[in-house]
Amino acid sequence: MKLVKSVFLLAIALAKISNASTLPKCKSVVTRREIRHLSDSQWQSTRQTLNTMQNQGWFSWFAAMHVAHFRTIHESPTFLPWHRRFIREFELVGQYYQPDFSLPYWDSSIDYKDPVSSIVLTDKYLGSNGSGDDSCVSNGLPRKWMIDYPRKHCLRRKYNLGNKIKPWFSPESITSDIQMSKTFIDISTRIEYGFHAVVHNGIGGDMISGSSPNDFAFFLHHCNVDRVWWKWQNIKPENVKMYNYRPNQKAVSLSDTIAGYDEKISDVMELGYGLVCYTYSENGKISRRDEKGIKEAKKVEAVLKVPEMSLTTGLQSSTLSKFFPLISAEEDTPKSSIDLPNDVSDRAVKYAQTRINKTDTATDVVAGSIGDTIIKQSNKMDFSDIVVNSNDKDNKILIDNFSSSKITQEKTTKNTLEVLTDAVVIAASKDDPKNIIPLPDRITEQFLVLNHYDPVKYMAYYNEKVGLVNALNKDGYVSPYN
Ligand SMILES: [Cu+2]
Repeated sequence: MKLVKSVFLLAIALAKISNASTLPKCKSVVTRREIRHLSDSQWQSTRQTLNTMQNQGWFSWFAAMHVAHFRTIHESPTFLPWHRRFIREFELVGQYYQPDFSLPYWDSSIDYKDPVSSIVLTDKYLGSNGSGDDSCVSNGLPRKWMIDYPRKHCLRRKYNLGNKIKPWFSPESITSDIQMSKTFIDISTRIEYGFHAVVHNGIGGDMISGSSPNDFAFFLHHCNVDRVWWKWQNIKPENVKMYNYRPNQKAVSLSDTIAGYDEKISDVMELGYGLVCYTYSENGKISRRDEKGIKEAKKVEAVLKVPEMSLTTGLQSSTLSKFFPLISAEEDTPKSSIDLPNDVSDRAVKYAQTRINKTDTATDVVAGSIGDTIIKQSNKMDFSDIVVNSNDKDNKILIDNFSSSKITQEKTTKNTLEVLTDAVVIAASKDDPKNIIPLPDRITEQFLVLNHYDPVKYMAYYNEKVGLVNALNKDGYVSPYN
C-alpha cells in the first residue's frame, strides 16, 4: 500500500502546475453528481472503488491529514479552499483505481426536515445509524469497514436524537446564505457555521471528531459544501477569486500556501483550471430550476404552479429584500429566479396537485397584487375555491365583489377577475401544520468547542436563520421540500 501511495503522490507532484499567475485550463473535467442521481451501475462502480480505497488504507490517511491540520482549517478563511483541495485529492486517488471516478455530492438540504428518512442514510448508500455500545454502523457502504485511525474501530455514527436527527437547513435557507453573502468571508462563515456544521453534528460518531474523513459521509458532504461555494462564486465574476478575512482575523492572501500541499490558495479558486478539473451537474447560475436534472418533470411542474411554493410569489417584499436580496434587487436575475434543487418531496407534490387539480379539470393557479387583472387562461379554469392570503384573516372580501370562498365561473360574467387586495391567491390548506418549516438544529457546545467557533458569532448566524424560518412561516410559504 505504501508503494502505491508514493507512486501516486509522485504522479501528482509531476503533474503539478507551476505557480504562474495563469493556470492551465483542464484538458478534461469530471462531473460531480448528486449521489441519488447516479445510475445503479455508476453507484456500483463508485462503491467498489471506495471499498478498495478503504482496504488500501486511504480513509485513514485522509483522516490523519485532516486531524494534522484541524486547527488551521476551521473557523478560518482557509476552510473552503483547504477542503476543496483535500477532497480533490480524494477524487484523484479514486481516479487512480477507476479512471472515470468522480466524487458525488449529497445535497442534504433536500432531506432537511427529517434527515433519517433520507435514502442516502440507508443500506443502499451510506448505511444508517450505529448501534450497540460502540455505535457501529452495520449496513450500507461501511458495513464491514474496520477503521485504523486513530486506533482500530468500526465506523461509528450516533444520531443526535436517538433514532432521529434534528432538522437541518432547508434549501431556501441555503439560497438565502448565498444571496446574503457579499464577500468571501461572509459565505465562508455562513457555510461553515450553517449546513456544514449541522450535518456533522447530527450524524455524530466519527463525524463529530477530527477524524471525520473516516466516514464517506464526510466527502459527500464536503463536496456539497464546495458546490455551494461554487454557486456563490458564479453569481458575479469578481466572486471567483475573492478571498478575504474579517478585521479581527489573521490576514490572508491568495498567495498563501494551502496547508499540507504545495499549491497556493489561488490555485484552487476557479473550477476547470489547474488541478481542480471537475464541475457540478448543474448550471450553477441563480436559475429557477435546472430543467436537465428533472426526472419527473410533471411533478415539479405542479409545484411551480403554486404561488405559495415559490419564493418570488409566496413572500412579502420585506422578507424578500432582507433574506433574498438578489431576487429582490432584480439586477442580474429575473424576478422569477430562485435557486433551489429539483428534488421536491412527494408530500409537496401531493399538496401542489390537490391545489391545482381540485377535480379532474386542470385549474390554473393565479397570483396578483392590487389592481392586477387576472385573465382566464383556459376554458377549464374556474374561479372556484379561491382564497387570498392576507395577514388580516377577517378580510375575506378578496376578489371583485365576491366574498365567499366559492367563486364559480357562472358567477363571473366575464373572463377576468380583479384582485383587490395585495396578496397572492392561495389555498386555505396552507394552514396544515405539516407545512410549517421547523427551526434548524443548533450545534452542541461540545461541537462548537471542538471547532473553536466563536460563540457570539455563531449565535448571530443562528439567529439570522431563525429569523428566516419565522418569516417564511409567517408569510404562508410552503416549502416544496417539506
Ligand atoms: Cu474539516
